[in-house]
Amino acid sequence: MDDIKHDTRGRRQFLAGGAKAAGAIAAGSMAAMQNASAQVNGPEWMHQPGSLSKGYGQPSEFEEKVQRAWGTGYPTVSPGTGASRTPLQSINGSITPSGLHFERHHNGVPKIDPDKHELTLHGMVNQPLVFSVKDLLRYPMVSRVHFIECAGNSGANTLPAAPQQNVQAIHGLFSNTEWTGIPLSILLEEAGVDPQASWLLAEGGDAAAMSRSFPLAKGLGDAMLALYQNGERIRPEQGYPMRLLLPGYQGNMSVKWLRRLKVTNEPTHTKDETSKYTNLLPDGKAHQFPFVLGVKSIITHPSGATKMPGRGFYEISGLAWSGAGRIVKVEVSTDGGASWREAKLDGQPQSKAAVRFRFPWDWTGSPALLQSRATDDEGRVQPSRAAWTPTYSAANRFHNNMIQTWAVAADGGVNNVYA
Ligand SMILES: Nc1nc2c(c(=O)[nH]1)N[C@H]1C(S)=C(S)[C@@H](COP(=O)(O)O)O[C@H]1N2
Ligand SMILES: [Mo]
Repeated sequence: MDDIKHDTRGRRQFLAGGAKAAGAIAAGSMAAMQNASAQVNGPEWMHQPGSLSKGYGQPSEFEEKVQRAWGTGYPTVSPGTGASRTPLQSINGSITPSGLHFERHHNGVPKIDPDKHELTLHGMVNQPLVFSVKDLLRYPMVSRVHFIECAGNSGANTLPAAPQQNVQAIHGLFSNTEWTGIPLSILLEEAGVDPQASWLLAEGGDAAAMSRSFPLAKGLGDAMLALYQNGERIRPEQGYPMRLLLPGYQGNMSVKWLRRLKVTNEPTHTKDETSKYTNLLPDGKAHQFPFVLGVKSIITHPSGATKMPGRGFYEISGLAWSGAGRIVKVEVSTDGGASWREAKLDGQPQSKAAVRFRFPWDWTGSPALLQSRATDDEGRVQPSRAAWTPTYSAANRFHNNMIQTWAVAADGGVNNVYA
């Protein structure tokens, strides 16, 4: 209590002194003087105590417009089916807040009671195992930052004409968070995998029973049974009480609400991996199991469907990632790829995780074409539109990692263009 009294007295003395000084400087203008004394006395919220703490915090009410957005193109044939996208234009840094992580549900978000949920590990194992959530919470865990990207992310930019949309609508099926969970290898070792086994099947506990096959090597590698996200238990939309996390693989394979893992010696060819998530090739054949996502970057600031207020300084910034490893370089072009300069990477890039890049830019007011190009530690370089397009059928919408262009017009308007 004493400390608080002292502080208050000190503050009053400071304010009185400050008011005198500011008054002297502003002398001669009544309005300026009133303004100055309002400045010194502080805004209204300094004249009453603030609100009490809340059990669980929310963003400022002035940030209410920062929301996930439902994309178009999802007929509501089955309720809860669709995707909502991360507002990449409104956030900064590299971590996506949990409440803004994009969502893709094939049949809605199940409400799972963790006391009733079980994970079964069976198939080609010495000892089939059934784990309760309570059992799993006692295992040793690891925390790592990883992105999840839907195979359909940026699919709009494979359409014949460039959609006039913002970065959220075009690229928002992408988020990057910290995951904490059990290395899958620990559970597989406990069950004892048959030496003849080579694949795994993962099944979700949603009404879609979404299921995918993945190589056993991935399961024994960096695969994780994730229980926490950004420090708290995984949210229902992201797979509560647990999800499979296959870092760097197409998002679909990170099966949410995981209820079953089966060890096999071949892929199961589930409906989810035969009807979708393949790449259609120019000759009409489909490339199945294109697991590892390409090296990619997108500029989020400035970005599509916004207006730059005028010439002068801008920080061009965005996110870069690779499904194969670590980002080592991001280059930025302001002239549509004629010349490139290296951007600064925020912090130490991690494997299969997004890194924020930043590039200072003085906009002269002339039209400009903004592009970014990422390189990973496997030597993969993000392809141009001209290089990417002939690799696939014109009807293919998946796995678009090509360099993307924002056109800045003389009036400051920013739009998605093909270049
Ligand atoms: N059980 C289950 N797992 C699922 C899905 C689903 O609908 N059901 N959607 C998949 C798809 S297509 C993607 S892109 C990612 C999205 O993860 P997120 O919703 O946490 O962003 O989850 C995958 N895992
Ligand atoms: Mo997806």
